[in-house]
Amino acid sequence: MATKRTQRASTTTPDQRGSGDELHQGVKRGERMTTATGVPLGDGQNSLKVGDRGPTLLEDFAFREKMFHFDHERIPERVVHARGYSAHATLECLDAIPDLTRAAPFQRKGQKTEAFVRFSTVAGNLGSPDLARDVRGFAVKMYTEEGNWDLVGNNIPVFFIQDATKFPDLVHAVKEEQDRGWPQAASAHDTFWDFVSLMPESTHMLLWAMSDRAIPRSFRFMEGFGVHTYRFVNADGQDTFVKFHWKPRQGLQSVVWNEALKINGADPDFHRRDLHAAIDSGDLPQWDLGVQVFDEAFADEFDFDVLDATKIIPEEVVPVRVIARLTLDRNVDNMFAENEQVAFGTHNVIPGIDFSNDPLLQGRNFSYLDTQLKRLGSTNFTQLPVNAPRCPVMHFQRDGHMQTSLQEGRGNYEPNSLTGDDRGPRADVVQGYQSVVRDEQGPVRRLRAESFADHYSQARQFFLSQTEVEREHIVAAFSFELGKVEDPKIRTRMLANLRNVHDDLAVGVADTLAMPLPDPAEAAVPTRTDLPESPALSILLNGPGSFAGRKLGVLVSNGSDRALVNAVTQAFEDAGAVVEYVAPAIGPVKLKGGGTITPDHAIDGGPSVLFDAVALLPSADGAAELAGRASARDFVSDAFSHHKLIGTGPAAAPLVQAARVEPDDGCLDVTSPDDAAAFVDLCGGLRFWERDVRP
Ligand code: HDE
Repeated sequence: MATKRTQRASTTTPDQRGSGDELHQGVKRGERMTTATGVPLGDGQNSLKVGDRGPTLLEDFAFREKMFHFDHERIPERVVHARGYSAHATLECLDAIPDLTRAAPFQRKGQKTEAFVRFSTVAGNLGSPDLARDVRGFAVKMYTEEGNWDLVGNNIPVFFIQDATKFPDLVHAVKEEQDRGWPQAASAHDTFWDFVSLMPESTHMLLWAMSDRAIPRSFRFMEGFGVHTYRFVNADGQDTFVKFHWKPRQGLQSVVWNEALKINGADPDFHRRDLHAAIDSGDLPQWDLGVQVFDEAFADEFDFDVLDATKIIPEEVVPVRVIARLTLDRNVDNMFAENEQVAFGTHNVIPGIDFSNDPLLQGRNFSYLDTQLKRLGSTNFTQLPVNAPRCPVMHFQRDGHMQTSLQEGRGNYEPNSLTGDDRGPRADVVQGYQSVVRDEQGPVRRLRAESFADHYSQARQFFLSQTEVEREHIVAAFSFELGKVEDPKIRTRMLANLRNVHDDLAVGVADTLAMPLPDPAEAAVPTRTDLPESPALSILLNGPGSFAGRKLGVLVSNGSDRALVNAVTQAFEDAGAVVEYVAPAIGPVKLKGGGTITPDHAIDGGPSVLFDAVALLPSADGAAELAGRASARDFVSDAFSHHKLIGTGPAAAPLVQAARVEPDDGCLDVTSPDDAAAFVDLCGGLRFWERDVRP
């Protein structure tokens, strides 16, 4: 029997943690049920009734308390980024940069900072599927020695709009339409495309959102970006501009759209399950934290405004310098207490980090604090364990709903001479947070700067920096989304905007939609055609080069060859991959050569979209039986049409034929244990893009 499997780490509930404590009359903590006020329950199964069959009495305080609490369990979900998943983490400094910033995590090589990370989709509600085409949130809270620093980023380095005042409009447009309540977690509808087609500044972001970046294979395989330009400030008060990048050490990887649609049905929790399983098994996901540092002189010379969040600074222009590493090392214990109650905010900065004038960032600094009050219901949400700073806290903020700290003494104002020594606690003018001193002046008015006017040049640069396969996917995604738009004038307007990006894109979409090509939209400034390609923008050029951290699905049946199944399993596990077995039924499978396997999935519940590659190792009888089942034929044909690498076992042929698949160079005969190594190597390529199937 193959060696494999990870053991779930045992979790301890707070009740169990104190289980050594003996309570009244020899009863141990956590052993018996109580009310919320600690009264031991005599019967937790039956409410208090008159006679055998009721009615129930109002006097039943235990029932009323339980129901009262249940009735109030829900809090408002986040207005955006409602669907998310979190993990605890550690940030380790790899390269100390006190010359650039006095930010606490970067003062000493090897220094560790506790962190908490939440990934999310943006548009869908709390229960929406993980593989919606959408931007992913990438929010990191760092509990530093000098307070909490939140880097609230996305997996895409630009945004749809340039000014925060447009955010409510953007979100209204992308969410389900108000007169009907759909679509859920999808931008493929009229209101979204109406809005963005009228807002050409969104074009660059649209290119990213229609690329495979918006359908990541795993949270583990995507980049994160702080998006805005921030400032680093050193101990002498000198500042520089900085942009933050999270680079996954696992390499980039996405799924294809047809696969995403099917994953949403097969496993709507695909991303959260993947993250949880990886951490649980000890395959801890890691990101390098990199910075692009530049000064005012660079900002003045650069082709675009560094305060414009619809623009990037290509890594080839300002290289990303790695300064730290983030390791996700512990799963959440309680989704509500941690994932739901965590409150991020761009305003949470620490000494050494400051804002730029990016108007989007400035607006965010208001919104995040404000929204937490609505969501968490009290100004005291910073006292919740997931939000509480790990360093000492001292202030004179008092009272409020759910105040949990016992604020002692008489002095609750600054200055006072009643707390501590005769000065009382004061702000620290030397070590405390000081905003960068800067001159700001100009007429007060509502204006979009001329330097923000170029909406198409970087969109074009992004398109041209993609491999051919990725460009095809972008064309297909625009076509899919616009194909769902009912009002033809919206589609035409969008096509007119795309003509300013690149005609391969506009013509490709127009052809797929069978629509005439409109004239290009009037652009504020002409599109630049001289921007060099940036290979850093492609996913396929930045893949892992190995199958580590990926998942192989092995189709087995009674009579599968034990030596072959074991060899394949071992080879993939040695390469750092996960192996799961799919069989005609969920009961144990008897192997030829002795032993059994307990499958992870029955074929009807284990489609190939759940795996990165598949091996077809059924016996001859098994293959004949599976060939007659639609789910097994789909297993093979989906893997093939999603460009997956396929290992074909000695008896797989009837199934492959029944699936109407013509094996190509992305299919490898795996007929003897000796073939396992070659199959792992082949799978390191992740997909066989040469296969000619339309996206
Ligand atoms: Fe957010 N955003 N956002 N956003 N955002 C929220 O705060 C907002 C923007 C991002 O896992 C909200 O706690 C405005 C850019 C993430 O808890 C809210 C603007 C970027 C998360 C809010 C933006 C983000 C949020 C909703 C335009 C990438 C999830 C719930 C000016 C750099 C955090 C909440 C989590 C959440 C406002 C644009 C990232 C309403 C006004 C750009 C990752 O405050």
